[in-house]
Amino acid sequence: MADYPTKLADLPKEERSVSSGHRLCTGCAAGTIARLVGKAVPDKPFMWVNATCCLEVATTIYPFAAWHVPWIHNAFENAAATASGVRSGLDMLMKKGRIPQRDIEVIAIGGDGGTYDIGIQAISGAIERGHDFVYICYDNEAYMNTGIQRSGATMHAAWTTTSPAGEAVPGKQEFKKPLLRIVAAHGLEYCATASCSYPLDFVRKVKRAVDVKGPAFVHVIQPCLRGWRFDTSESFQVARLAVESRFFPLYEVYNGYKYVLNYPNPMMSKVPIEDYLKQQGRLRHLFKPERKQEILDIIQAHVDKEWEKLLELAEFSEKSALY
Ligand SMILES: Cc1ncc(C[n+]2csc(CCOP(=O)(O)OP(=O)(O)O)c2C)c(N)n1
Repeated sequence: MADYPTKLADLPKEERSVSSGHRLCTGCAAGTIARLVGKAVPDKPFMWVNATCCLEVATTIYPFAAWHVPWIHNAFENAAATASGVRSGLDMLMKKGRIPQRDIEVIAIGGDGGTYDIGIQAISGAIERGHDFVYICYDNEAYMNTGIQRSGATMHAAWTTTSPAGEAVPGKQEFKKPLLRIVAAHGLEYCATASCSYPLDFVRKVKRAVDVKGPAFVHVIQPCLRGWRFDTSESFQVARLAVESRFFPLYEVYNGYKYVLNYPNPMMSKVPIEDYLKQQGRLRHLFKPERKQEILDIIQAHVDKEWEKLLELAEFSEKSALY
């Protein structure tokens, strides 16, 4: 742990990803996530591969680009395939002596639509082939830049434009796909969950992922103020509650089987899922015009079941705890 920054003030000042002046929404944490990734890799060149998503469209509005580093845009579905091509191309150019030998990192980033759904085949293939790259999924639980359509990441009961909350069907009926368990099943050396509200933990995990020789994956929750319907000032508070309510616990998986829990501490008293949900307009129908206790109970039971499953798999110790 000592190798990693323990104070925000210790993070490098230099911006190595997006500059200010990008066009992401006020209060959106996707820009913060991109910046933290840049700060996690202060000492070597790196190349971003960006799937089509909010982060891409809002940072490259023609004729401007907000990126400080080499950056490539590709189709919605194939960021991981592009990243594996970039990796192989760089390695071959170095092997042939066409560019100097350097440790260049390749970092792919995509939203939940581009990761859970349309991009999962390319991700699975790139991980299986063992390319040396990092994939970051920033998860705002819907296809946001095209107008809030549900994805495999959207939580149960949430309103989206394609899972409207009406009398007969109260929002999305399916549960969030267990993405990290699916990724971990590939047996890659390192994958982890993170939250924009725990920036030092996120930076540590990105650094760890970058250090791996082979594929690594970081899944970071990013509440979306437009799609989740909360105030611009609340992104980080909501992301914190996602973790504290155990809806999105922070953990790491080594070599596909060694699960390590970071936070919340299992000894902490449980923050009810309701505390997380009631701040979000996309779940307003669970509280108004009248309280839908049975749906709240279903969501809490699902969170509890997933948490118990994680505790069965994961070790937790003072060393693994979030510092
Ligand atoms: C094959 C294909 N289908 C649909 C689209 C339209 N499209 C572009 S971005 C996007 C949504 C991206 O959602 P997500 O990956 O969750 O990122 P977010 O916008 O939420 O950041 C869609 C549907 C596309 N570009 N290509």
